[in-house]
Formats: sequence, structure tokens, C-alpha cells
Amino acid sequence: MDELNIGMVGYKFMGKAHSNAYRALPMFFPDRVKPTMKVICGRNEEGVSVAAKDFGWKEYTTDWKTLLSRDDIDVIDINAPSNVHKEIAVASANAGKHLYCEKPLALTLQDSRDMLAAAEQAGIKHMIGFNYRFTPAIMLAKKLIEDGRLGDIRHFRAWFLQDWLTDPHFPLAWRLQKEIAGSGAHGDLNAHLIDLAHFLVGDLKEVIGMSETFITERPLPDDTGGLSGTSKKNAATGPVTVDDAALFLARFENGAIGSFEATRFAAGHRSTNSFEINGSKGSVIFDFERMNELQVYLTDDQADVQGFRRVMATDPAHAYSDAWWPAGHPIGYEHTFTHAFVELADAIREDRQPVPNFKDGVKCQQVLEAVELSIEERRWVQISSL
Ligand code: SOE
Repeated sequence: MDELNIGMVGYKFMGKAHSNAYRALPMFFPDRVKPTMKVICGRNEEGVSVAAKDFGWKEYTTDWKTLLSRDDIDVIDINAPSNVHKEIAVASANAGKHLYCEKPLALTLQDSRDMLAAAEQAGIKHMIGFNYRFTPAIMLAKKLIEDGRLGDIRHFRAWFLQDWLTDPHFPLAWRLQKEIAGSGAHGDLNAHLIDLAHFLVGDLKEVIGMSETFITERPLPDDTGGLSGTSKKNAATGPVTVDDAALFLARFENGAIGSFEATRFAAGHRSTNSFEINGSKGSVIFDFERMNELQVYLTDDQADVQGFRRVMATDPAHAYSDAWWPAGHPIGYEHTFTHAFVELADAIREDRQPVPNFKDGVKCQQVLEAVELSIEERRWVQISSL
């Protein structure tokens, strides 16, 4: 069993999700890795000290730079807002620390390339937080495609729908400010869909998009503002500088075509992360709200029973499932993070790069930026041109 000492920067939603995953690892993957939750870092001393205690970290600090010179930190986990990813990642790589960084990797394509270059030059292991790849039902879709059971892929159709911004009085959280988040629903939600498209279907060739900001001014928040902010009426306001919704069409290098939709204004959809893939020999449909299931249709089923079947990806035949509960017992959102850290630990032990890594982060950023350029110039943009 390998020991890994973690220093983590960020302590809110993702900090909690990551902490929960580190805590589950030794219990459910006892032969793979034993992470030690050494130091958690955040700018607000009161907040980070409470998080350290509640989440089970040994120490806390308000200065991430103190992690760099410590010999007892192997991995730096960055889940603070996107505008600080680059500085922390580059400094950590230069200090020889392995990296796990939340998505989107950076604010711009150039920044993400700089981060990859720093990581490669330092020879450290680097991973990006595209956690949905580690959903057993999605891994089943990947296996069916790789084994040729869906034939040649024709369509990838994906949508990530949330509704936490439908209230016009929801505060101006950091995710609504371009200088902190880079973009809105596009970088936050399309980033996941783009990564799944890369993972399941292959590289994108060209894109054309559109976006909209429905509410252009919002009340200023009391703090940096998270997803669970509450309606604030009669408060001073500030401008929303990112998209509320972003959609695009794409062609893949392998001839498949795709459509992508991300929005925070789909009333009633708390977090519908879905895709459908159609191939020459079958189709799959996935919906994260029913994340243990994959709908599978195969053209070579006998004619009288053809139709979509609902496969529960909760059997020993499915990735990671035997580590959790007896066959048939479902898992949840939090398990995707645990699986991601198993991959990071395996990669460190096997001296290989984990997947997905910063190269996947750069590839995603390239598509994000190509879509933004296409929106600005109202035209198709070739991915390779960026
Ligand atoms: C908020 O929109 C968010 O938490 C994203 O930031 C996550 O990456 C996604 O998994 C769920 O929604």
C-alpha cells in the first residue's frame, strides 16, 4: 500500500468533495493507496480552520506557498477558483510536487499550455478533475465503443443543464466574473461535455457556437459567493461578465458530428448532465441524474426484442464496482472523485501519467476557446488553428 501526503488548496464545494474522497480511499481501496490529509489551505482563516476540523485535515494554512518547501507533501490538489490555478500549479510543479487540478485548467488556452509545459519540464505527474469519466456507466459506454459494439460513431449529443441562476436576484458569485472564472456555463459545464466527447468519441475538428447572458447585472455577494447563494433584493449590483448559456455544433476528426448545450437557466434541471451516442451498430444514452444506468441499444439484437435496455453499471463486470457494495447497489456523485484519486495514486505508483491529465486539460481549453472565437466572429473555427 502506497502512502501519499496531500496538501490541498481550496475548502469549499470541491474541497469538501475531494476531502470526502481521500477519506473513503483507505476503506474501499485498501490495497491501492493510503492518502494522508496533511494540510488544507484557504485565504479565510476562520473558514479554513473549520473545514480542517470538519473534513479531517491534520493542519491548515492561509498561505499555499508554505506547502512548496515541505518534504512531507507529495501532491498538491488545487480546487480554488480558476484564476489562481496557474500560479499555484506552476510554482508547485517547480517545487517537484505532483498535481491534481480542478477544471477548467486555466482562464485561457495560453495559461493552460504554460501549466502543461511547467509540469512536463518538472517531470511530475499531473491530473485534471474531469471526474465524470470515472462514472462506471460512462466507463461502460467507453468499453462498448472501444470494443466496436456500437460500430462507427455518427452522433454525440450532449447537454449539461442547471437552473441555479434563474432567479435574477441570485448574487454575483465568482463563477459569474470573467476575471475569476474565465467563462460561465461554457467553461464550467461545456468543459465536462467536451472532455467526455474526447474520451468517448475522439478529437474535435471544427466548431461553431452561440452564447447568451440573460441577466447582465446581479446583486453583489457578501463573500466570494458559492452555488448556494440566496436571493438578494435591493442590493448594489455589478455586471455579469460571462455567458449564462453556451451552445455549439461540432465535427469530429473521425467523421462523427456533435451538439453541445450548457446552461444555468434550465428551470427544473438541477444538474442534468447527459449525452446520447449513436453508432452504426447501436446507441447509448446516459443521464447523470440516473448515474448508475446506461441505456443500451444494439442493432444485432433479435428483431422482436429490439429496443433500449437499461443496464445497471453496478456489477463486478463494471469498473470500480467491486470495491464498493454487493452487486446491484448504486453509488453516487462523490464516488467519481474517489475513483479519480485511485487513478492518480496508481499512476504515481506505476510511474506513468494519470489520465485525464493536463494534456486533456489543454485540449479541452482549445475547444472552449475555439467556440468563443467562433461566437465572436460568427463562423466555423478549426480546432487546429489555435
Ligand atoms: C457548478 O456548476 C458545478 O459544480 C461544476 O463546477 C462542476 O464541475 C459540475 O460537476 C457540477 O456543477
